Amino acid sequence: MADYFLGNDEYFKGIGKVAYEGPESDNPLSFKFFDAGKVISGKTMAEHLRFAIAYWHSFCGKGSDPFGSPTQIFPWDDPDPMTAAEKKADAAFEFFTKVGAGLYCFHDIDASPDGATVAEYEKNLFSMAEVLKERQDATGVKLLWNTANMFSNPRYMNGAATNPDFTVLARAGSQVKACLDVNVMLGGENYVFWGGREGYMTLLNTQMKRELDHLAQFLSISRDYGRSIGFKGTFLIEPKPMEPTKHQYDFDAATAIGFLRNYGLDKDFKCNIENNHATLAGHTFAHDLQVCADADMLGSIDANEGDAQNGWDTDEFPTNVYDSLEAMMVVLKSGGLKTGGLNFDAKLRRNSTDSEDLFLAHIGGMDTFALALEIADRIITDGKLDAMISKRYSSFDSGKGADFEAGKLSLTDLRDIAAGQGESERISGKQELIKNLINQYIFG
Ligand code: XUL
Ligand code: CO
Repeated sequence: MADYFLGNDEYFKGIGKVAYEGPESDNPLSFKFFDAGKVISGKTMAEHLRFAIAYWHSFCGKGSDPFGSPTQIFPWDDPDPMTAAEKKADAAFEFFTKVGAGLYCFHDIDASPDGATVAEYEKNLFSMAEVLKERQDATGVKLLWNTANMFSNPRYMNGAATNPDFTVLARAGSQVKACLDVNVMLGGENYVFWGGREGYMTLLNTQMKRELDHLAQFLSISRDYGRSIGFKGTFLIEPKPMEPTKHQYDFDAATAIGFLRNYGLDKDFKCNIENNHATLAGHTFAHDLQVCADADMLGSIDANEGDAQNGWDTDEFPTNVYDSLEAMMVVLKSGGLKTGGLNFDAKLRRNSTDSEDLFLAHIGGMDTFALALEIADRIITDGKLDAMISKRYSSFDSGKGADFEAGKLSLTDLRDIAAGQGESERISGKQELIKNLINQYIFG
């Protein structure tokens, strides 16, 4: 990956390319565990992990919260919106290349100023897409996915594709059309729909089935348009149960997959699973990944983590090796990320205001997933855990258990088998042993 800032203004001054220095290094601006070229089971760490940077949190989010003003001062700010957007793109590509992430993701209005009219919005977006294309070509950084922000503008307060007002739905369509055009221009590998306001605040004013039909129709014509202009990648739905909407239609992976199958969209769409969304839905990260993997619907991952005491989406950078390890076990066993990636949909804390903090946060996230990858690979290659799990289900491998799996037994057959077999043995699930074993793999 080529450096970007050379010849341009340097925004992250004093910080060079982040290098792997190993676990003994006391340089905070180095990788301790992520060694991009290190080969693990036939692929490099970089190929396994496919890290992506989220434009919105890293270069747009200024740290405001409901109780206070922004705390971040971005050196790429400019009073002229298009100049600001170009400078932001420079800062972004400087960051991507310095931190060594080969992929990035953005919403339309992260990268280009919104417009009062559709025409103005399109003009800004297409002109910024040219800028991004130049930066991509200069650096070799690629687009993992883009998406349309159909939740910030007040017009979307009642939803976008599920808005009861058709004029708003049409406006949302204009955004998705332009974003798909931009995706194809930039060679995007996926296109994301996150329905932050696709849901309802109260059923008392909502025709739920009609809204779901509209959402499906909207996604179908978006798919058709994307395919017609040569988009060959995967469309991704990003489940989240709530926030900002009280009840979001793409509640969790199982709900999103059921919806996609119900409307015949499952050939073109997969899921983009975000840790903090899964935990808000009352699941673990690994659970939602496994639901997708089992349905061949695992598209990509938004890598972050929540706060165990908070009931909202805190979007913290991942540092929890244990959860990331469980996630990577699911990913590796299902054949890897393929055209998906690990997108850091994570933000600095409001009081993390040094310019190095963005680097430290990503270094931590990348090191966490590198550790997770190495340990997950060791657990899988060693085979001890898999052997325990296989043994746990071995009563279905032969005899009557196998007959049952093959659909050869009726309920009456089960009754007769049960009557003849006596009381079942108690067979331990060995959860404590397994957890101890995992600690041995991590720290042993
Ligand atoms: C919001 C969220 C979004 C999507 C893209 O919780 O995760 O940033 O990833 O719209
Ligand atoms: Co996300």
